[in-house]
Amino acid sequence: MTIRLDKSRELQRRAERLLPGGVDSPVRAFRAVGGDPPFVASAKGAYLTDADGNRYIDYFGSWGPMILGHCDDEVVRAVQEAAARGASFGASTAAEGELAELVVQAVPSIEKLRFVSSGTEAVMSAIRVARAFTGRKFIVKFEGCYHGHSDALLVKAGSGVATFGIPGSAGVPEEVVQHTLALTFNDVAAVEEAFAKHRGEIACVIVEPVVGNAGTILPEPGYLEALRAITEREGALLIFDEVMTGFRLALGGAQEVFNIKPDLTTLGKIIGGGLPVGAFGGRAEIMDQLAPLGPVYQAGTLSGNPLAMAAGIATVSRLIHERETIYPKIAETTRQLAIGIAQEAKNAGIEIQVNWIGSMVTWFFTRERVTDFASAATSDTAKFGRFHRAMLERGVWLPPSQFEAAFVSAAHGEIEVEKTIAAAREVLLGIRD
Ligand code: KE4
Repeated sequence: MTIRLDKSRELQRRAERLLPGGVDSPVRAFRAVGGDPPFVASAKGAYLTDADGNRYIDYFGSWGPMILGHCDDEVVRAVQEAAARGASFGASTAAEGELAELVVQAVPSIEKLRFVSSGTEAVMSAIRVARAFTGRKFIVKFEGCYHGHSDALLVKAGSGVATFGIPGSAGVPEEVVQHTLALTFNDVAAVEEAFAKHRGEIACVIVEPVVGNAGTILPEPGYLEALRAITEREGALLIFDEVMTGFRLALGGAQEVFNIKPDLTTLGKIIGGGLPVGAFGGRAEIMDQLAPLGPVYQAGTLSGNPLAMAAGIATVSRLIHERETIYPKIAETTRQLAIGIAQEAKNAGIEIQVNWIGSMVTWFFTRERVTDFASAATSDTAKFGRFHRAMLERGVWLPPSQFEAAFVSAAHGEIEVEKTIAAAREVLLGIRD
């Protein structure tokens, strides 16, 4: 079964002339799964339509923002009305305070926050303010967690905790990552060792409380509590990077689900309703370090952009007002998909580990339980690639990498679940060894 992608291929060739790889973000190039990526022409609800008119059930939702589904009427109207008043002023507007109040209402650990234009910016800024507040240089992150592409966070995991960060990208000098320690997720001893080795030197621990960027990996029981206790004891800040999990796992994100109060939180994706927004926030005494109040410089031409604020206000308002229905619905839809596809794999004799929580799910093509990046990396990525391509040809567009989370929106329902599981049944029988 092959879908016609003539128009997409023509657009790909045109894009490749001027955009490296034909994309503005690498994962879109389908290098991890092979084949040519469809070019999206439009979207509505749970569906994408590509340039050739092929229709797909969308399971990456712009990598998280589209929790209400695409082209939600209220969000579209809010953006249209804001656009008619002016796209950007470089001056303060009421919308920034309005969205800030909604975010603080949903995430009580945030006493003050600042809007930026991406998750990368939010994390970069949070790290800077954490270093200023503590007067310390070192930061701890975890292998498999992605926090955007700012230099200090592009590190490969060193072997052992004493290893200073090793650049994870060309163009990142060793000096920039020498104070970044990359440890194994779900390993409390490694965190204790790092603090013993660098006592009084670690400004913060930043973590995806539920990892989405290695595929979905849940914290082991007690792990997040241990991170909170160790950072408290050591005078370091705990930063929850909830760019993906924020407003996704619950209205209050992972910190609501696991009942942990971080010192700082980074947000993005959903709070922009599909337009470019990031945010970082937390204890007021930390955030007041920021210019113009304090000594930490941070700025942005389009920070708090009126159109993005309008999309965020419409999205977050709906999540607040309908939290009793939306979150249980998307969690149940996800549960049915997670278990349904795992069962089809079992029936086809294919080893799959499925990790899911709320409306995030990943089917790892491995027999190992996936609790960190190393176990995720045992997955058969070639088999995942065959699975992805065959599902795409049946109108199901999964994230084009084994190491990404799939997302379910409020627009996904029984029909999409049945279609997806039926497609998976056919595909898994077809790719078994
Ligand atoms: P952005 O700069 O892409 O808005 O956000 C960076 C970021 C920060 N923190 C977390 C937990 C994130 O998941 C992200 C971005 N997520 C990826 C998806 N794996 C964005 C997709 C892409 O890079 O194209």
